Amino acid sequence: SVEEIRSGTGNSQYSGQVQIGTVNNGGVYELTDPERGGHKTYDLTGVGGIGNLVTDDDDVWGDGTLADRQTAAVDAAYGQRETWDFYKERFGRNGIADNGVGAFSRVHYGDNYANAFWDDGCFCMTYGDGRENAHPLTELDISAHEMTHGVTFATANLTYTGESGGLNEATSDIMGTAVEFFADNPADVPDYTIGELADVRGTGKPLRYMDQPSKDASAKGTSQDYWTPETRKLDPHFSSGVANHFFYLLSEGSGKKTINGVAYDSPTYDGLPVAPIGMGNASAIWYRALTTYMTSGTDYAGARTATLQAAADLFGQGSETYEAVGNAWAAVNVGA
Ligand code: ASN
Ligand code: ZN
Ligand code: CA
Repeated sequence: SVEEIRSGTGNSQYSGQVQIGTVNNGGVYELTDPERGGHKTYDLTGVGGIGNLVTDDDDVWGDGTLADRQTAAVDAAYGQRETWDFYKERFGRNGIADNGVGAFSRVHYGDNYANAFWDDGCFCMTYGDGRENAHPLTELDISAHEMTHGVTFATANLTYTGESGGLNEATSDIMGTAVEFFADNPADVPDYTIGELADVRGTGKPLRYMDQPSKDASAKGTSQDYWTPETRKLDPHFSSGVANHFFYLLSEGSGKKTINGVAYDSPTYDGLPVAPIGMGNASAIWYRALTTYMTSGTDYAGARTATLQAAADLFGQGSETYEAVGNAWAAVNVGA
């Protein structure tokens, strides 16, 4: 049979009604996105291996609640679509490995599993249903975070320990947030927190805060607002805080702000203000640094050099934007 390229209507849990790529394969609609490398979305429940490709009979998917098993698949497929489009439109990147080939997503993993993960081996991402199987980890900034682990693997390949591990994690939070801002989605209002909709810990709070990473303090540990010699000893989800803070400061500037109705207050190590260059510029600098200058062993000092080189390439050495990059690193105690 000849597959017909479709755009299905999805009722997601976190992002309202969305369009998702589908195909009509001989009268059965499949959650396969032919315009994004053939990315497929599977439901893992009750079966081994990669699970069952999600299918439907009328190309209207999910009902926005957990009562419909398709809903989590809609969020995952939508996250994949927005992340693919973000990398393509912003940076000309053609998929995770920049070869036009899609990955795949697996939803309904495990039991009460409050996490999601990317796996370089299967080139796929996997989502648990969260606490009480009621809070799937499929919100947009999380799916873009997981897909970005694949981009990092395919580019700088930052080693997942020490300072390079923190930079790997931060790259996923930075691009996850950039995708949230890129998506035209009134239901999931973009912000500088990570995982704010899935209530991953059951505290009603986000997992991470980019404006002031130390606000994520929990029994498991805490991120730092500023670099110290101890940063490299932290779990990557905490050593990421220094770079997340750099990115927030570079994008939005220091001090108190309200963005899309959310209040932020970003301090600086040196007490000096940082002037904002906007998230579009900041994410372009980070992407170029990641894909052109960072390597597996890049540490915070190396990330500073890499982003300054990227800023010089994109905006000119000594430009205001270039100077802002140096100031934002100084503001998180990463100096020359
Ligand atoms: N969600 C986590 C992450 O992508 C999973 C993990 O800790 N590996 O970082
Ligand atoms: Zn991660
Ligand atoms: Ca967010």
